[in-house]
Amino acid sequence: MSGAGAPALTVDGRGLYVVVIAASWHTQVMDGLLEGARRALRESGAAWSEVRVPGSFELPVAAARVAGLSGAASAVASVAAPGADDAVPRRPDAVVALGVVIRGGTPHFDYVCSAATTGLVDVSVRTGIPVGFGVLTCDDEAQALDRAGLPGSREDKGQEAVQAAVATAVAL
Ligand code: DLZ
Repeated sequence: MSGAGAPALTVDGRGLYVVVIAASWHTQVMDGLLEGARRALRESGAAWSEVRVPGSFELPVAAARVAGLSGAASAVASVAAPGADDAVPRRPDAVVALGVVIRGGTPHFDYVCSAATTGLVDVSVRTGIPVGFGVLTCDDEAQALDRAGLPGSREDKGQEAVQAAVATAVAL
């Protein structure tokens, strides 16, 4: 279920902590991406938490917060140690960003795609935390559904984004 040339990654994420950040536009596609991401995380053995943001434009600021790059420590990136009463902030080993942007009739598409891409790369490079890029940038909904990991989809970009982020965290 991957695009041409994609590597077959089997990753052992045991001991790792991953934060998944998911936009909310295009519900059906997002549901597929999230399920693919969760499936891959379960298979890897990594612990994870999830945060929702409105649109893909908001993905970079959320990634920056959970990665500890800006603002106060994010409650999302807090985990309770076994036996502890309070959750403590924990720097994630990897972040996975999920979103769907579909081309409309205005240049808005280009601005949202560009902001999401450059913002997420910036967070990743500046923090050294791998950010899996699970943002679909499609001409229409059919293209997005075909990549959403749903029954009948040819590709599963949520799963791929998790595998890439966890594999990179392990490699580093
Ligand atoms: C405004 C907008 C539009 C038109 N399309 C999408 C989209 O296809 N996918 C997506 O994730 N978000 C979209 N948004 C919302 C923007 O990402 C952002 O949430 C708003 O501009 C508010 O900052």
